[in-house]
Amino acid sequence: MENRRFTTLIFMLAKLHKIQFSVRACSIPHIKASFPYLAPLNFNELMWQLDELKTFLSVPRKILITTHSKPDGDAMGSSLAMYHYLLKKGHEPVVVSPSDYGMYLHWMPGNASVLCLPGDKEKALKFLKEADLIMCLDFNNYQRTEYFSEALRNATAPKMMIDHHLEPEGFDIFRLWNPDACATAELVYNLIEQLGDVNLIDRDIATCIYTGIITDSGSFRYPNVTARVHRIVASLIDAGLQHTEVHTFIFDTFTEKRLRFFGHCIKDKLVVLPQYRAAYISVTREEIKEYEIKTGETEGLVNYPLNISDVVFAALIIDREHIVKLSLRSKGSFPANEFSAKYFEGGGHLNAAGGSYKGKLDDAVALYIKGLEEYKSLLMSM
Ligand SMILES: [Mn+2]
Repeated sequence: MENRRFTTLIFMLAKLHKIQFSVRACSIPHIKASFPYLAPLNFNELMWQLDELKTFLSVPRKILITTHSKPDGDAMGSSLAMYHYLLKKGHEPVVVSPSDYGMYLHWMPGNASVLCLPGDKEKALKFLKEADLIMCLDFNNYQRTEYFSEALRNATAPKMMIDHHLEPEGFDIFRLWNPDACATAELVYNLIEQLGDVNLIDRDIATCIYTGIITDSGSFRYPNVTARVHRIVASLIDAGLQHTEVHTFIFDTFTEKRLRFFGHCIKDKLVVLPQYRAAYISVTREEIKEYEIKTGETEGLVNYPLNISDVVFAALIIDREHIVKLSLRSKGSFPANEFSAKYFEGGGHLNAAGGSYKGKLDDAVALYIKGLEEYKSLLMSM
């Protein structure tokens, strides 16, 4: 009854503010300050609420945790934070990564237990079959799991999704989704808090959550970093987090070759286009080979052009084996995600997006410049 009254109140308020969302979307009476979102539009009545999740987790469960292909710091950070938490709660969790990931993340607590495709595919598929629940972290679209997507799509266990990317595909039965969150790891903290288990956060969980937050927020610089994020981090330090150590592990792990590759890209490959307030760096397959650049080792390179005061939009365009991959970064309100969706079949966040191009590297660069021309007035108004 209480819930229904709350629901009615929310709906009336929404009407007053001309917010359009379905009646079903209102069945979210457990929202508290730490869930600073209303509800996604496609919330449906079959969905679990927090109480149902709590009940489900009240007995030991086999839980498969997975994330997007080529996982970054937030993908691995949120997944391993969840892994350590579930382990502590007496469950049997396994983290499955759909692909390999950067060496700069291999120091993380729990890394040795991660099943990594393609090598561990058999083990991963076996666990997927047995799993009582599948947790999908830092992605909301099967496509993002590449070589794991088909198995995941066909899996019969209920799926829950914890994520902060736009436009969820809608495969989940429990959803913790907030596109304003600075990292999925922030949402993992929120969930642990909502489950009443903040006191269980130990050094390992804190380390993993912190890794997700700093890598996805540009070390606290992006606009989606709120006072609450800093309060979360304060509580992580109370729980034993050694933040300096984490920064060293993540950011000071370059090989000499990788650093020289960055130098080469900045000195010889950076193209600045002042007429668009934009820049780009394009990288050939030969350069990747010459400098022995491995998965995750181009991470961070795309940010350098934005150090130029007049540059508001930058791209890193890399010729990979079968496809050209793009990383896009912007300052202020220039929509990197919209740009990526329009020209490079991609998406992401306002200031950080990814995309791809099927074709030649030079043609991808030409398309990027064509896009800049079309966005010229917006770029110049930034
Ligand atoms: Mn993320």
